[in-house]
Amino acid sequence: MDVELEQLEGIMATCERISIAVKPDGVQRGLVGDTIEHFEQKGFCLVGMKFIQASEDLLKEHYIDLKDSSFFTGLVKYMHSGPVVAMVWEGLNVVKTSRVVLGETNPAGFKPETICGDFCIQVGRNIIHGSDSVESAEKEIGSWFYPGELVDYKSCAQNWIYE
Ligand code: IDP
Ligand code: MG
Repeated sequence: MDVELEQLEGIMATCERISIAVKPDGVQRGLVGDTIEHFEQKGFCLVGMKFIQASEDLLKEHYIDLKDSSFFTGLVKYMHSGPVVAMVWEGLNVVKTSRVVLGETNPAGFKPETICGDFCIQVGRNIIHGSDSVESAEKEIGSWFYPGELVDYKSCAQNWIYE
């Protein structure tokens, strides 16, 4: 096998996936296109996407780690208040990189030139969700998507994004 192809296959074999969701406020404010654009332009690969109103049961499970927080009930209500765009993106270090692109959870104010930094003011209306680790991404993808809803394919841009 040629060396470049071998290298590329090695990179793709270590590729991660992340669960991203444009939240109800992001959908209502017309920010779906802008958020998708960030991930597309970065070079990540979209492998699943759907437009749904998540059930309260799914959301309670999704935010189970926050069940004792004072904002849990409000968070589930907010996330259930309208449709969301749930997505799965794939790429090298996609989880860590996405958290930077998103802007990280920061009640005191989001970093500029991040999605939250550009589009949000308060943490409770922060328009986008992204898994915080590879393990939670796997778990979230499993509860938001059926395996058949994810598509395995090779982007024709792959050789121009990875060396
Ligand atoms: P993350 O979304 O950056 O991983 P988490 O701490 O897991 O942050 O919180 C999940 C979600 O809960 C946040 O995205 C935000 O919508 C909401 N949230 C977090 N902290 C607060 C808060 O102090 N008040 C209201 N909502 C909050
Ligand atoms: Mg989290």
